[in-house]
Amino acid sequence: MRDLPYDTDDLICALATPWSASALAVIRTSGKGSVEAVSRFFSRPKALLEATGNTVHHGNLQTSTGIVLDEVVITVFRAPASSTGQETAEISCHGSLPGLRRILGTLTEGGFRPANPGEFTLRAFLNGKLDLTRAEAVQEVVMAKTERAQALALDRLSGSICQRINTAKSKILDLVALMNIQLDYAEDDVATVKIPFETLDEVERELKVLSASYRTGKIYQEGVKVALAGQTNAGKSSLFNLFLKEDRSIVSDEHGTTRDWLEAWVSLEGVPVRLIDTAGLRETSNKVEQEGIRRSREMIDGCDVLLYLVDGVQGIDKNDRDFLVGHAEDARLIVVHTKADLVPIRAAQWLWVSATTGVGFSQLEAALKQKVPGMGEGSAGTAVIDSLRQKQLLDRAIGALEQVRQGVQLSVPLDMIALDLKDALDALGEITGEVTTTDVLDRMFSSFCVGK
Ligand SMILES: Nc1nc2c(ncn2[C@@H]2O[C@H](COP(=O)(O)OP(=O)(O)O)[C@@H](O)[C@H]2O)c(=O)[nH]1
Ligand SMILES: [Mg+2]
Repeated sequence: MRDLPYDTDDLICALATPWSASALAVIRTSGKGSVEAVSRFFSRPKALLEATGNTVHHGNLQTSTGIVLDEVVITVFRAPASSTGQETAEISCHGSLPGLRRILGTLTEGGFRPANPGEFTLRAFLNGKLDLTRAEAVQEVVMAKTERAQALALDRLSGSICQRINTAKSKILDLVALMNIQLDYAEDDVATVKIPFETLDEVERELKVLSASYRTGKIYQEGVKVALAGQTNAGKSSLFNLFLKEDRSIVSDEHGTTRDWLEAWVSLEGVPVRLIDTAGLRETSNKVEQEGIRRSREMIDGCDVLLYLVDGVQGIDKNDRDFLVGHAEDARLIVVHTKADLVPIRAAQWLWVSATTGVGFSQLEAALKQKVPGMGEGSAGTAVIDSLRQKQLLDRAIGALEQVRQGVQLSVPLDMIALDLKDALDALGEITGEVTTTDVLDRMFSSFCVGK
């Protein structure tokens, strides 16, 4: 157990499933004596008290005065073989909101306190069940927006990042050992440091690959914001619906139908894309539409990729030209000519798409992918980091190793070089949580869901 000021033995409980009516719900508890505390509200207390770990018990949950609250199934885990490392009774009950409130209320009367966000995972970390990269992955798995993002997070949960960090650490430790031997002899001899540069290179290269993977990780985590812009009737809402494969946005030949922006998440080869349909850009005296256009412009300014749609039947007119000239230097811009099905002869320099027939859609997807560096990278099995905290620490370790290299080349005193090696080790230790502070933990776990 780490030496940190957390009360990890008191009894906590929380709903681990969403606060909404559902067939079933799960209430987690954890803490020394939790099984005993739950047994006081169970119709078969003896069964729970005598239960060995990893066993399931059916019965009623009831108040201390014997009023039945729900028919439940309770899974008992005994320390240390549970996810938190502590004794745990997990209650599967019916997902009725009033019922859940009564059960949680009863547990609170029985000595449990509501868990803080991420408190179960914090306990797992403090009890040595998870390192910090895996603790972070717990939340990343829960929040993943696409199947690919979930697979990558699952990979981290299984310890892929932690393993790599530990491999790098052991190589640096070898270097430290070598340095120490040389330090011991340094007084008798003139200090010329011999450090195997190959090992240094190897470790640096591995850490750099991990650090660079953050770009991909961030895309999977946050998604890419893609805005559809263009004049009224250019076909934005139709293309929006084609991306979604459903009729979400109202399509009409009446100008100015979409007066506000709409958004939806779609998956583009596993990358979460936040797609935004905007109000058509035009001069209008309608106050509501003006406000919609103002908001749409904000979305256009803040997006990662800007799809500007030109009505393919009409071609580029003066308004389109003004917009395109204004965005001539905008690297986010992709110009799309729409309604390809209505245009038999199509100028080859443009990207043509038909929302009606789907013609050109795969070319549009390819163009989108090109605009987003890191998109399409990262398959299950490649370690991809998703945490800015981890990236910053990796960069600190890389910087320290760089110092080591320069130090050796400039014949800096051995103990200075040893300090840089130690700094690299400390940075890597912080990634996995071997070295940590309450500050870091509080910040990390406060962003978790309650019940995790
Ligand atoms: N034939 C054809 N008509 C389209 C296509 N895309 C949009 N339209 C029509 O163009 C009109 C305007 O489309 P809409 O998506 O509402 O445009 P928005 O104002 O830019 O959102 C509607 O009548 C659509 O049916 C297309 O690819 N082919
Ligand atoms: Mg529209």
